[in-house]
Amino acid sequence: MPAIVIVGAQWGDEGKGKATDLLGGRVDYVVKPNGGNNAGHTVVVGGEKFELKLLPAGILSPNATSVIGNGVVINPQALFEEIDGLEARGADTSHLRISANAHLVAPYHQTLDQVTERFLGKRAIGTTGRGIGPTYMDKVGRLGIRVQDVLDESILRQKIEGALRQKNELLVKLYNRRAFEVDEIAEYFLGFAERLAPMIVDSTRVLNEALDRDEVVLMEGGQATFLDVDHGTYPFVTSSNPTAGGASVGSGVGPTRITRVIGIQKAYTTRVGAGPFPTELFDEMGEQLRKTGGEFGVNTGRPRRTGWYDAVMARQAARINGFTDLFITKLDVLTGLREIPVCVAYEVDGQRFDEMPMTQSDFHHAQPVYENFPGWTEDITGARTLGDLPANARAYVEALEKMSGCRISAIGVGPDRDDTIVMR
Ligand code: 2SA
Ligand code: GDP
Ligand code: MG
Repeated sequence: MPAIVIVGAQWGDEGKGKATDLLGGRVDYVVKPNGGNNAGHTVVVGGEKFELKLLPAGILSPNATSVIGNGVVINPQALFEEIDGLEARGADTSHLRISANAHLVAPYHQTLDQVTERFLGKRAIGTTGRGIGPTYMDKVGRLGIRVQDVLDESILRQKIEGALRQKNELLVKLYNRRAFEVDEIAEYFLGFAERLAPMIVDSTRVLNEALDRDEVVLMEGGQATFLDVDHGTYPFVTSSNPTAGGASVGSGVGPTRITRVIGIQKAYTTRVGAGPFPTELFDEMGEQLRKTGGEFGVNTGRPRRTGWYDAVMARQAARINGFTDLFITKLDVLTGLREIPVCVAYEVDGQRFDEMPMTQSDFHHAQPVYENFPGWTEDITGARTLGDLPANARAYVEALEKMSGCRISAIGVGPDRDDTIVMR
């Protein structure tokens, strides 16, 4: 049986949480392969809203086991706050498992994230300030603290000592902040050891054995394709690989076991944080999309930047991830517009680009070339089949399918789990 990957096809907040939750009933394991508590996934069940940050959205599917994979960076305080918050609302989180190899976010990582952003000034990335970048830097720099380290106090202390030698130098000399003590960090992490211990597993083995038993494993990427540190709009990206290949690395499920890669894409585009955004709207229309779509960060509450659907980016995302399917979300947000522009190409200094320009400078200067589609006024939130959509809404979705080069298998027509047209 298959491993399925869910990937954000734009700059995040496409509705991956809802998509995971929708598929969650049919899967045995839901895995988060990358990111940390910078993510924010909203799931609405029967009108009740759940906002998940570090936990996989699949945590709300009672029959699936949730796994935080090796590719994730975990802030243990945020983890237990989220678990306790969900338990208080009646959710069962006892099926959560955590990879022994996932990395831990330390308080100094958060401080470093925030001071680095300040230091960058006008060149700031607009991070979530959760310490994600500095934790991944330590992972790659081999100075990281892993979940399994809380099980061995002497190793934990050695690692913290090694890390702090470098961090304190930076914090004190470059950023004029206080130094952290080995004891304070060790005590902080050891304070979570007892609660963490029973959840820690060799997640790679757990997931591969599940696949051997013909069970279904769903991997739920955090962030999105254009926030990928390799394939995104670098340097305005997150520090992990939210693309489909990253799901394989971040879970230990080999690429040949992945049979379905589902791209989640809004019927328009949003972005949080800094960086280029060719179809961005700065007028009333942008404000309307933000308001109607409720486009505010789940984690930080920041207003999201809004713009039209970008078919050039859609094709690039389909290519990088090898999408087998697309879920188009928030089609209902476009209801009532007379015309809906879609970016079909870019123009840079008089030159037309039908595909993503190779360089960052060209992308920063890309002017969208639009094709306009007629809108619809009928309320579509009750639509459950393609035939229930007004002709213009159907034509719009069909045009997106053609332009992105990828079959559409579901369409979101409202925030609730049930507000969805599922085609396959
Ligand atoms: P970071 O904190 O190092 O990962 O920030 C680097 C960039 O990645 C962007 N990023 C995100 N973009 C959209 N949604 C994200 N999650 C939250 C949400 C965001 C929020 O679901 O609403 O609440 O603000 C997310 N996480 C990281 C970030 O904006 C930077 O551009
Ligand atoms: P994620 O990060 O990709 O999981 O997405 P977020 O949860 O951060 O943001 C998506 C927002 O859109 C959430 O508020 C969802 O409840 C909402 N949403 C998802 N699908 C739909 C849809 O089809 N229509 C509408 N109106 N809202 C949706
Ligand atoms: Mg989100």
